[in-house]
Amino acid sequence: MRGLVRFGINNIYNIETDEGFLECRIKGKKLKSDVIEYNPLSSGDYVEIEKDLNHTGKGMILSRCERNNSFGRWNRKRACIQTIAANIDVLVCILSPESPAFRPRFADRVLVNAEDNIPVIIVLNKIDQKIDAATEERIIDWQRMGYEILKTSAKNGTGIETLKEKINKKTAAFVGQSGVGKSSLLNAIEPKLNFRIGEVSQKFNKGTHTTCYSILDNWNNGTIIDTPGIKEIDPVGIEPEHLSHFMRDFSPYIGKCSHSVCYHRDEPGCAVKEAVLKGEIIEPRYDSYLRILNDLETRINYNKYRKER
Ligand SMILES: Nc1nc2c(ncn2[C@@H]2O[C@H](COP(=O)(O)OP(=O)(O)O)[C@@H](O)[C@H]2O)c(=O)[nH]1
Ligand SMILES: [Mg+2]
Ligand SMILES: [Zn+2]
Repeated sequence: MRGLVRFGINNIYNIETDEGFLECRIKGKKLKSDVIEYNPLSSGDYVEIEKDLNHTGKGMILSRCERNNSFGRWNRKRACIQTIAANIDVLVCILSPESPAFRPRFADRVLVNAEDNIPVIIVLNKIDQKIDAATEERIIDWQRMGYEILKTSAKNGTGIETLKEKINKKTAAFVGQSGVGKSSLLNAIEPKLNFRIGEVSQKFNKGTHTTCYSILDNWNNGTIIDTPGIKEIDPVGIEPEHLSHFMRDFSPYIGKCSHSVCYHRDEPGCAVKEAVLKGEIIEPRYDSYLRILNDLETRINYNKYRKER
């Protein structure tokens, strides 16, 4: 029987099936996988399960079905991939203009990470707060690249109907730093949703350290995956020399540099750098690029060091 992973805590997974929710463990403790992962299953994963005939409401997970896509990050502490949500139709990246401070580099990292397989909507929540010129510049720049931007206020209701339309009949994963208004938006979309997600978090958050997991829940018009308030998104699965392919505004200049392999740093005849100087690529985007590039390179060196040790 097939099931959908709603959430998993301490190796016990809550699975949605045609016959209701089942509490499942992985049969044999481990799933077959080629890569080392922080979590073998994530919210949104489909799994093959067998019911436990002796215990109602329980079952065993036999395998993970192939993913259409997944959104994850590099977990620095454990040095492995951490999947945040799987099989997503749309990724909703929430930012706020003032409190907490606008973090465009967070969004740039989300965009890089989702670029090849997941559509993203950038939601600027709390638009009842002051929006400064630098924030507007970034918003306009993302729009220019073709990203969808939505301005909302969970406080006064602005943009909520539009947001609902955008995620209608879809599986939408919500990402954002804590404090940007994720819970408030969920509550504005469907009060029951926020209540249920809050209840699950509370129930399992009693431990000494805060657990980090996503939760999938259905509402009248679709499915939402609420993700933990993540501070940093470290892109995964990208070679440093390919990073520029994941920066949409860089694409007109790719392949036009003097060096065939160009990292777009200080290489002479770099078309990307030239575009930055001409203002065709804005400085803050180039800055985001350099920071992500550094992170990816540091990680390679680190992995190499670990291998050699
Ligand atoms: N001014 C304003 N405050 C908001 C808005 N949305 C949420 N907040 C407030 O921001 C704080 C954090 O909201 P919350 O939904 O808990 O954020 P989360 O940590 O992302 O889930 C709370 O005090 C909310 O009342 C908004 O649109 N405008
Ligand atoms: Mg919250
Ligand atoms: Zn270059």
